[in-house]
Amino acid sequence: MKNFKRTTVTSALPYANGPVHIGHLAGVYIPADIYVRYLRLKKEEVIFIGGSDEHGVPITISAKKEGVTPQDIVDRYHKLIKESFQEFGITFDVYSRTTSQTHKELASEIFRTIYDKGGFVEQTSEQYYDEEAKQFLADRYITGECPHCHAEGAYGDQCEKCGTSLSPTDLINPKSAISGSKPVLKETKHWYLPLDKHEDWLRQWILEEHKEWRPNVYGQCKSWLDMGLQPRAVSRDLDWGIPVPVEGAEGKVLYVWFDAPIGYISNTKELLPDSWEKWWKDEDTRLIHFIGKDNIVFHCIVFPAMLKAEGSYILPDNVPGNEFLNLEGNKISTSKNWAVWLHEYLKDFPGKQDVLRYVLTANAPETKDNDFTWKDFQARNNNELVAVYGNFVNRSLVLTHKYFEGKVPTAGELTHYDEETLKEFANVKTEVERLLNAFKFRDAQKEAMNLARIGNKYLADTEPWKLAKTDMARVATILNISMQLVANLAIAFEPFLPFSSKKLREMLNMESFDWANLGRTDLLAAGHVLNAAELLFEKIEDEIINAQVQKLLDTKKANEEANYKANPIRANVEFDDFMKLDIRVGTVLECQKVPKADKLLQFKIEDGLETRTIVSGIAAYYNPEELVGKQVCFIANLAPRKLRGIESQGMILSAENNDGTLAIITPEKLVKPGSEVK
Ligand code: B3M
Ligand code: ZN
Repeated sequence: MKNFKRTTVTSALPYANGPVHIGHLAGVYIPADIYVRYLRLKKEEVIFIGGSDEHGVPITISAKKEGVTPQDIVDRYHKLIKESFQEFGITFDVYSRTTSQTHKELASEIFRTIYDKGGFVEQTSEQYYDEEAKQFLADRYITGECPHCHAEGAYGDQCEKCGTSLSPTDLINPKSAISGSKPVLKETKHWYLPLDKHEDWLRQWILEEHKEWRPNVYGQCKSWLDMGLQPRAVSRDLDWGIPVPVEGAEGKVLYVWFDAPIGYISNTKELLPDSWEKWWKDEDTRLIHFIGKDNIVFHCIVFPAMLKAEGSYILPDNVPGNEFLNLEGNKISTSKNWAVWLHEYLKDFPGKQDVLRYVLTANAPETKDNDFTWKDFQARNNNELVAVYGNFVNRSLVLTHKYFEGKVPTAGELTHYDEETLKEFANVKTEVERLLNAFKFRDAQKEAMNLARIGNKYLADTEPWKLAKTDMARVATILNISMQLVANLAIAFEPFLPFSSKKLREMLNMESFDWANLGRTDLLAAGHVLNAAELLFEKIEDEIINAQVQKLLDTKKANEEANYKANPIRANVEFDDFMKLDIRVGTVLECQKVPKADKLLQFKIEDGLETRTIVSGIAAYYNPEELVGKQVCFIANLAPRKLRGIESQGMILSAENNDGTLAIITPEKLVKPGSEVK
């Protein structure tokens, strides 16, 4: 492994289009902050870059909805997001925004350099144009009928009903979401980053030279590379963004994913106008991007290709990308208000930032999606933070105050058991370091918590309060050791639970605070004066948790009602019309995923007469294996249609929950394949 001189740490720039929630914190900001705090404690040279992503179409849509300007929207949320991060102790060295002047200049400059080197290709294509509103339409601004499932209201980039990705010209009866008029196709010129030309070195760099990247990150890159890269447009016809800095580009701005990652660099430049380059252009600097899984391709493929095309920048050494955090079993959703918002948590749980930090790290979605539940939050607080960490610290301090007037006593001769306990502590430093260096924050925190467990066990086994009547020398030794362990905990937990570590450090009256000291058993000299003991954590009662659960239940209920209103019972049909549908029961003989289509499963169904192929959009809810042998209901006389090149001969019936999840309809008793459903 290369020896770097310094580390540049970035964390994804959240869209300033809404507040931030626990999913953001768990996926990106807490792990990044833990890592940076750890490096700082080790006295390494590190910089931590954050900021808001303030361009892009969704922000213009929000502005339009509210009847305000995009600038109003980003001003509001930039402020709110920045404050939330500050409150949670995310210690950015700079938190700026992509509407800053420095950023506009640097993004233009980088575009211009690549342009001058011939690093883009220009291409003219036909795109939808709204003649009433006199503007080109972003994909999201066009709606129409889905060519696959025929649902209304599909977007120009995707049908949310069946999940198929679309391009705007696929839509049947397209409509402009701005004026409602029928858009026309009109020629427009754009600049493309020819990713296909970068494929060879990207393959070598990622697949050969970065095998150590997390399996989810490496795997996603590999599948992109294996599919073959295509040129990507880096400009848009839009009036919100950074103007494309070349002649003849009026009305065009840089694509948000072109300018946003440059924001990392411009924010560094804003902070350090004279020395920013060493953080971005020196081969001795290690660059680490913390992101969520939906950002992997941009950070591992697109941004590196941009930097390479520009020519003077370093590339990331690692990209720790996390999976998603769910909330009480459901996907976090901003539009459905299914989230724990940070600014609300801070109001409901004042002073309890570390509790959330702890729980989110303990459940970090490092290798797979994970679930946040309020019950688990309460249990981890009460059974781990209070009962293990807080309890050990409190007992050690209170006993030292009681028997030694708050001065660390002198240790006498150590027993075999004392030595064993201390030895366990000595190992922890290496172990926590190994895990942190590998970006395994969850396990690292667990290891730190183990220290507290060891401490608790030590007190429970030695019972100094019983010895106080007979053997004060022994009590002195035990409490000296306990206090050394407590001091170690304050250091070990600093990256994870900084507020508690600060509090603990004050109680311990501890000045030097250095990662290098971790594992030492002489952190507090005999005679060192301690401050009064306070509780580090407090129990969270059921009623507090129930109130949070109730809040979510209320949200669910409101969503259900809205859903029901949006989805009323349709007009009556005649019996004869109903009888035109031929619904049958079939047995699933085979079931497999459709390649390159995340949502689709391909079935072979025994229908009583023969076997037929049906393609169904339920891959997100079932593993193919679990459906083989099951009976399903399907429409047998639906005109066949092609989905991803496969002819689907019918449609499998399923019930749709209001959160969009699907459950297949199956007869309550086994019946003969081909049985009619009436
Ligand atoms: N704003 C997407 C997101 O929040 C985007 C990240 C930009 S990082 C340069 O998921
Ligand atoms: Zn569809």
